[in-house]
Amino acid sequence: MENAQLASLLNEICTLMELAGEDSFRSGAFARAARTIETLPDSVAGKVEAGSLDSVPGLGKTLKDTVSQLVQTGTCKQLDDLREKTPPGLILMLRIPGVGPKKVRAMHLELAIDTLAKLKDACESGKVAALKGFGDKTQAKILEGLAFVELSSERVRLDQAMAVAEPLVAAVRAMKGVEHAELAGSLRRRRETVKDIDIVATVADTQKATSILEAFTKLKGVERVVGQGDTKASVVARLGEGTRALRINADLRVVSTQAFPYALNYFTGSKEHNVALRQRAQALGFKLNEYGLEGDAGNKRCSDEPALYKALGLDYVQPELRENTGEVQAAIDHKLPELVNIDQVMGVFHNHTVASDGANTLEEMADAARALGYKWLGIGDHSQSLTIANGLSPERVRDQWREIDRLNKKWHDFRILKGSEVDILADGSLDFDDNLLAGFDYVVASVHTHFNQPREEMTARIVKALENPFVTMLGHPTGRLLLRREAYAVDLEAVLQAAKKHDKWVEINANPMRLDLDWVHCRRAREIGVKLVTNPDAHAADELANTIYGVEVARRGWVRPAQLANTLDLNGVLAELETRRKKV
Ligand code: DGT
Ligand code: CA
Ligand code: ZN
Repeated sequence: MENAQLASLLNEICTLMELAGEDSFRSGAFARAARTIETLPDSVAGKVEAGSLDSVPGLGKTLKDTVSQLVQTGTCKQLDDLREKTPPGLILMLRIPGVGPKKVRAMHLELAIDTLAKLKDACESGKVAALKGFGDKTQAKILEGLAFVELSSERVRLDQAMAVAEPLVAAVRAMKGVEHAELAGSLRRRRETVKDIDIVATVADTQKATSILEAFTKLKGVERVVGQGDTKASVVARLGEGTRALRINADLRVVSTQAFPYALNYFTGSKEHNVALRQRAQALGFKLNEYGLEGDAGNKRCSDEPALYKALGLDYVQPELRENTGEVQAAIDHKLPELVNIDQVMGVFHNHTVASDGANTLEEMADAARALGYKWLGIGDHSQSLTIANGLSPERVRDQWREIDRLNKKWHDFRILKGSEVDILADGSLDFDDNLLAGFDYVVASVHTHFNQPREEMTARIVKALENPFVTMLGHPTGRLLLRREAYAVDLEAVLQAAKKHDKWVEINANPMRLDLDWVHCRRAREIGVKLVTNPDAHAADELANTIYGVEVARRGWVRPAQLANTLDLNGVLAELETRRKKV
């Protein structure tokens, strides 16, 4: 069982306990454990097997038993009992903005509401408003939120949310009276999926807030207003049309210019990072919240976020690092890494052309790469056995090499590199023989078939491929598709160790549907000393720009420029590949 899956089961236990009205301190322990496990690079399932669960911090005896049971059987007695007694409708009700376990429980106990349909009826007949602690306003909000829940999925991919959020932020920024407008929340931290869009804006004159919030609710792309107050508006925004349209909640908060750094910091989160920052403030004798930083000697005035961190005696923490995984201590100790950025990317290795399943020719891909400022472009079309993707035969590979040689005469400051995305066959052998492999500048080895192998078999298969001297890097190491397909079962720790041993690079596939390797394991790769590389896996010229998403994953994984092979310039990459070839 993967850590992410285990964490989601623990979160489910927490939610179901809350719905059952159990003590929030007890239920919270499960959510805290989930959070710990989610950010842990080692496989907790592996630890259960090895009897070393004690090395996971913060697990009491009960939780250790629960985790062992979940890993071994996929469930546990407590979870079974809770699922048995909780109507599924209650869980759906939790997705309504502003409705938490307490409210759901009250509606269930008092009005026997256990489906969205019953909830709608009860709201329409005014019964919900009559409940203690609810009222007309809450009832109206629930009705509006219900429509949203019926339309939306739970989380949205980063790229999709960005496509909705960026025009909204730009529009708010352009409004009269607005001084700053920035993305906050998980979107600013560039998590791979997000629940909603958080925007923070400032006005010099807070009297103007109302009109700005009003204008926000009328922006293009806003489909419905969920709520509007003095400082905040919540809307449902839409991307695309018809049945494939995507809907996502978007909140705008308007604060005074003076409160901007505090509000931006607070709403950027993560919640866990905020808690750690507040503790730091307390230890220094300050009180930090979304409005300011107060001390006995009065308020500290910080003009921006870097000043706020400085006032707390911290180096500036980039938003991508704010997950409370050691960044606050590192900021105290001046040990935060210099993070890689997109401008340092000189080229990418794994891209497809019309020769296999891409949409553009070699030349079109090269032109697009040059337009992005790249100094080199690697082509890695599919290998022969992947017939559904029109994999290349050895003969067609040689044709492509001739075409690349011809094109490369055109430029002196840019090169196309000859690569291949070679299939790792079921037994770990490669889809081309060594003779042909020797002719490429580099080789990306990837798994595209037999996803259902047992964990040991898949791990051995990938490790065997990494032992092949011609392999340069491992493509999309787990095969996951975000919100669509789970990773195949594989021991990533063993894969990373093999990559280290054989001096192979591991890909951060930058396709926003994959983002594979994930940020947690990038961090682990960094500890082990494994070099990484990000590739857009572009199947069309305009997909080369997806590289930014891979860079964001690397940043979240604390990756420095020198750890990412893409930062090599043209001479650097040619020299590096030449050195590797000589070692074979
Ligand atoms: P998401 O939306 O699930 O992808 O993740 P976030 O981090 O955007 O979470 P969200 O939208 O619920 O809240 C935005 C930020 O507001 C969050 O990152 C930190 C802050 N925040 C929200 N609730 C709390 C809280 O209870 N305590 C603290 N300290 N901060 C909070
Ligand atoms: Ca959010
Ligand atoms: Zn692939």
